[in-house]
Amino acid sequence: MPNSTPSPSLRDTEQTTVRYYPINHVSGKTVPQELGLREAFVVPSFELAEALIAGGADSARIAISRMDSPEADYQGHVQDASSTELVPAMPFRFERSILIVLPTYNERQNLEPLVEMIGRHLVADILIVDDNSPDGTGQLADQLSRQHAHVHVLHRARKEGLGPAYLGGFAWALARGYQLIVEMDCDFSHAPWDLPRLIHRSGTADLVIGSRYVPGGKTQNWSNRRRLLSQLGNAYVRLFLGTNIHDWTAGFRCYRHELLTSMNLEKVNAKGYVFQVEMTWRARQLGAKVCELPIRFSDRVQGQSKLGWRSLVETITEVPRMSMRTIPSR
Ligand SMILES: Nc1nc2c(ncn2[C@@H]2O[C@H](COP(=O)(O)OP(=O)(O)OP(=O)(O)O)[C@@H](O)[C@H]2O)c(=O)[nH]1
Ligand SMILES: [Mg+2]
Repeated sequence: MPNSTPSPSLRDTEQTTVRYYPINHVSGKTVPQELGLREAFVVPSFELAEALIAGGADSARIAISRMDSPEADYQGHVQDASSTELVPAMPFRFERSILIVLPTYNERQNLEPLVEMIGRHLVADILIVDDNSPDGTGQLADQLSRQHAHVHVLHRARKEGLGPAYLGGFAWALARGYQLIVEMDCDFSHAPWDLPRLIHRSGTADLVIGSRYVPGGKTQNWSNRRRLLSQLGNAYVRLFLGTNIHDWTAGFRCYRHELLTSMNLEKVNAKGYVFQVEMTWRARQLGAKVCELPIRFSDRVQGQSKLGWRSLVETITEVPRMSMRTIPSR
């Protein structure tokens, strides 16, 4: 049964005092103030959090209280003395069953801390899809899966790219009936504290895309070259496939089960990063409701990028082809 197990308990660490600013409404013109590392907003709803973030507030500094009237002495989030991260005292729990698919290739340094941090923010099962990483990520994944009942592993024989790894993960998820299926990089580029927002928004959208390029979205620590490459890539895709999606290549997403089952996944061709574009394009061709939610994207600190020339060439050639095709509905 998906999500039947509790997520890992909070670590026993010394906690720091956070000063909260209760916010009960956001006027159209409010520009949120800059907050210090020990300061945060507390809001009573996801909707209010979204209004703050769209206006420029940092999603890491917003506590969603899950109560009607947030008080100044709010205690529902905590912050470890040694870290800058605000975390809910109890991870968010949603009614629908959730599987987070983490594709890994040589992510040994990132995997365990990410699994732990996800567990502090959200009750969800995790599937690690490892392509026989030479650095032993697969063995570490097995160890984590023995320690935590909510962690599962799919081993694949060799590295075939992001597309086949995700498709393997989706088939695993659909066979087990998960209602929401999340994609997330295993390198801390996608923030675990943004997960509950993504899940909440999927209540009204078939596909929620964590977007860097809508108001409130941002990229952090990226080199100018890497930022330019991403922006050019998105501009290229928008030219062929439409401007109403701002971040076609984003890899932080939440799909509803029903959308994935209607998508003819066996027909998806993409191997590299154009996989994200093809999935978005297919969803739109099927008339799915696609929504972009602003997120913060940060460059990886540990490990190496797998973005290569082959993947770029695939994007350049496949996108124009997609623009000339339509998908027959089932
Ligand atoms: N299983 C599997 N995972 C992969 C493969 N290629 C990349 N990944 C994983 O997919 C995620 C995204 O890959 P990254 O190398 O971070 O690529 P990126 O985020 O687009 O690029 P950077 O911004 O440079 O980090 C990471 O968790 C990788 O470990 C693959 O062929 N197989
Ligand atoms: Mg990355």
